[in-house]
Amino acid sequence: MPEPMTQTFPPAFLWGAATSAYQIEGAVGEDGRTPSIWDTFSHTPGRTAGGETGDVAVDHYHRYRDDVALMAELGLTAYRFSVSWSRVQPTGRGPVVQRGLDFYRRLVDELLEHGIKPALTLYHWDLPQELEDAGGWPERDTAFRFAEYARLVGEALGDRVEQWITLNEPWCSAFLGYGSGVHAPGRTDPAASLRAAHHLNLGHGLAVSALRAAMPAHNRIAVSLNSSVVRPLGQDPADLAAVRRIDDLANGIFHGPMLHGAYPETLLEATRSVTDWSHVLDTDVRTINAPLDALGLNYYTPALVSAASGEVKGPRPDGHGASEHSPWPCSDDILFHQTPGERTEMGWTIDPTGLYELIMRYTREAPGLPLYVTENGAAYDDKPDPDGRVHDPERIAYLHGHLSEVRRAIADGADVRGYYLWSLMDNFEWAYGYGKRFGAVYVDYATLERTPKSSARWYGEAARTGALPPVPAA
Ligand code: GBH
Repeated sequence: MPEPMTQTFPPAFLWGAATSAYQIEGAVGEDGRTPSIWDTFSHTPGRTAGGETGDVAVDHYHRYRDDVALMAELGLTAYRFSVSWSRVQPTGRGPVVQRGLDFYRRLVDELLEHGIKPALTLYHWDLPQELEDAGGWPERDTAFRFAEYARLVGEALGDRVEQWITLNEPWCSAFLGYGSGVHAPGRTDPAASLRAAHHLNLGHGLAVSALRAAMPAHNRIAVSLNSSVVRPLGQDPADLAAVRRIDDLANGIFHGPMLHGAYPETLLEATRSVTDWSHVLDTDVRTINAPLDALGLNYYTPALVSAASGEVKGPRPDGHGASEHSPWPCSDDILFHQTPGERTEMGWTIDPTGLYELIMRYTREAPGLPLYVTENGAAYDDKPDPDGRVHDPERIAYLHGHLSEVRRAIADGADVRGYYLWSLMDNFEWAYGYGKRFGAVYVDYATLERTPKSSARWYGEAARTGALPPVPAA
């Protein structure tokens, strides 16, 4: 247990919470919004637990004022949300719909009035369905459509939002959406997933330039990667090679072109049986390498891998539900193992040191680039007590453990400027539906009433004091 004194954070450190549009807004048919791939997917039988959808979600579209007031009451200083593309630009092309855009303007103004810094994510997995019908992310044109959408939102909100994030976890969009198919649009084509990854990268690079041209120069532009910590089961060369391959497919495929201006050679070689990479044009990597102002890291749990060495493969404990299709192209010779230790309700092992490792890695790989933890959190089976209160000591312990590692990284020289807890409130957990609760605020899905859990109070105190309060005895 670290000394209490070491638990003080820099005065300007942002204490935030994060959400995403489809997971909280509801109001899917209002004010001109059209379906995204997640509307289509969740309405397709068998795709989500219990056939649950984001049709109503937690009705944030109508309750945003109360939600912002609650954030302020808790003491949060920052809020990361995403814009629903098909609310702002219903077909993914052409002019904006003012009513859709106005929702985000009102939300941002409300945040600013309460002294909460908005961080706007342009894309959290909800591609307009019309663009998927035209081929989706495996198609090059989607990257240009994304940059155009970025410009429109940048022009409209660049005067009041300083923190911009292009993509959330492009790995999930590419490899869960087009590889394993457990996310929308539910395709299972390894070649398409690699093309999607490149066009997400290209869309990111084009969007950075479009935003720069559309917004005041002092705004900051970042991307949020679900940057995996990949560890070897053993130390023999085959296990280390497995780490290298998965690290390339999880991390290098994005930060290679974004931060270093090149795809890793080892990635290109490892995937030749699936693609010749001829969809990458000569100038693309330079476009993707557009300078960033910050990097967002999303962290939940590390991965543990080994070479298969002829063993019979079982189901992969990769936390993404049952799919015979791997999200990892060209990696059938690699096994995924459960990291030992306590797990959350998702089955994800709790390992705060992974967050430290990740921060220190990017501190070395991207020197001078400010870092934000743009997501970190845990699902637990929270239930109100008879008195209506919700006690979640496990979540407090999780947050305390991870924030302590953030603090340790800062002490060791990392430039971490803020932390966004996932999530502000319970919400639609994608393929898992409403069964998994990540919120610091409890939502009663019958009434949509919000009740801060004890973790929300604990985190609010951290935000107000700039130091981690003690963890209550269980
Ligand atoms: C995030 O996704 C999302 O941004 C957010 O919308 C979501 O609600 C939240 O987290 C909780 O799920 O086991 O090898 O696949 C997280 C997706 C989950 C992808 C953990 C990587 C671990 C590596 N990530 N997963 S592996």
